Amino acid sequence: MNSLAQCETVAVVGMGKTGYSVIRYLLSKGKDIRAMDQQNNPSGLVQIQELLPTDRLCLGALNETWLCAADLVIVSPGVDVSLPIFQRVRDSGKRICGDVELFCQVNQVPLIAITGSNGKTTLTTLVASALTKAGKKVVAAGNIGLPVLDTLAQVDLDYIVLELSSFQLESVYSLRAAVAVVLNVSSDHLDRHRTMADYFNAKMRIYKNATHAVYNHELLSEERERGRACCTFGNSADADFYIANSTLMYGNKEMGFSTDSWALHGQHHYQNALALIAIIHALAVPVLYADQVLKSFHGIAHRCQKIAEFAGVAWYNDSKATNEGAAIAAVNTLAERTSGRIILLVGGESKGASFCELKRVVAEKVDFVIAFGNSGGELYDLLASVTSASLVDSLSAAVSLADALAKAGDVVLLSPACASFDMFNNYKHRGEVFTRHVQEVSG
Ligand code: UMA
Ligand code: ADP
Repeated sequence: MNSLAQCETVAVVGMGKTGYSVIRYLLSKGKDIRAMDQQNNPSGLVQIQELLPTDRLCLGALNETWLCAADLVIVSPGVDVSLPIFQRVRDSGKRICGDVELFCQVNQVPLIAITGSNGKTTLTTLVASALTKAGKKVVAAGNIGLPVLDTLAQVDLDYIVLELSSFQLESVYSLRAAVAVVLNVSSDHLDRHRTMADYFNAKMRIYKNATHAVYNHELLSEERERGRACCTFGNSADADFYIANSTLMYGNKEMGFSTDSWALHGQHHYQNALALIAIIHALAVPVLYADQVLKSFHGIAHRCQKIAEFAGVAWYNDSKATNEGAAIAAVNTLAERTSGRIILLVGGESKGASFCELKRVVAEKVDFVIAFGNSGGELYDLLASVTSASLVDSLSAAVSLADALAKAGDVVLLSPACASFDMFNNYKHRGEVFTRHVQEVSG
């Protein structure tokens, strides 16, 4: 892809967090900018209005004239570049890319690039913490919330830990990670990617030109043969890093670290821990620092967190489980660690998921499903055939019903397997509303 230096006029699509950071960067490079957003009042509007005159902004629609006249089009991750309007822009010979591409064209700091369907934010946080413990200067950026171009102002960084979504990977061409990992892949964002193959291929772009590839053995064992520095993590001794009898193993050697001393237990927590260790090892940083972090890491809010225990019932908030893979991980992990029943609260915006895998796990491990939200009816119809289930019309009704059903020893789990936008501002809002209702029923 040609560099920004060759472009004079740039069209920016999306005026949220990413758009705002892109506009500031382009202004610092003296570019002639037009910005647009399909919403009338996008989240970055007020800040962007301080940077650009009104006649450079188009609200409520995409401006095809501006798009086709620009030398370069920069899209925010939420923008679907397969839409016909962008095809016409490409046909007119214009280039389209994302903010991560602009960043990669100038960035000099070694990148640790992380993607996956679930656990990206958790792994990004773990890697940044372990490297900080090891005395490195690092920043975590990307999908985790800090737009990548905003890191360019930081000096003396040893590493940038980059959380990348499939959307961001779709629109990057110049990524050259020091270490790259696809943590896992399960069905998500099929409303945007349309097929699993497209979604998977978007994720795999992270490995292009990476110096060191870290592979999930269960997902990508054959990639190991491709002739570059790599290591694998997984569930069995076929992987480089794995756990046997609560001991961390590298090949057939014990590494001297016990999972018993880690704060979180369960299959998906171990997947994140092993990926962390593989990354730290790839960077030739002592694994001791990863072990230290894992000893005190209790997870991040809204990600399978116990929020209350009363009358012998444990309540978990896993509002960030916005796809079936995350909900399955939560059910599996809690089923391993509880002898009581599991009452699962699911529902929201399905994003085109079929929930077949979830159905299989619910049949085996969930005692009662309470469905709510836009896809509540669909989930109820699917899951009532394999376990006891109810359909309710709000999250508060779901909590009241769960409270009435639960007995000492049971677990109530909000792990919706869906996005939150049908009823809430975002997953945090959904998790906070859930927590409030749980506090209410606890008296
Ligand atoms: N917009 C249009 N037309 C479109 C699509 C979007 O005009 O077709 C406009 C929207 O009206 C909105 C603006 O674009 O005003 C928002 O752009 P955006 O959705 O790309 O959001 P940003 O605020 O720029 O935040 C993005 C990421 N959002 C998405 O990928 C949806 C943030 O990830 C990320 O933290 C941020 O850049 C910084 O890199 C959030 C996310 O939900 C957390 N990610 C998805 C996920 O984790 O599942 C991928
Ligand atoms: P992401 O950034 O990919 O959305 P998060 O770390 O925010 O990932 O976690 C999102 C959801 O995925 C939460 O429900 C969390 O409990 C679950 N999760 C975390 N790690 C994993 C994993 N390795 N496999 C499956 N689910 C996971």
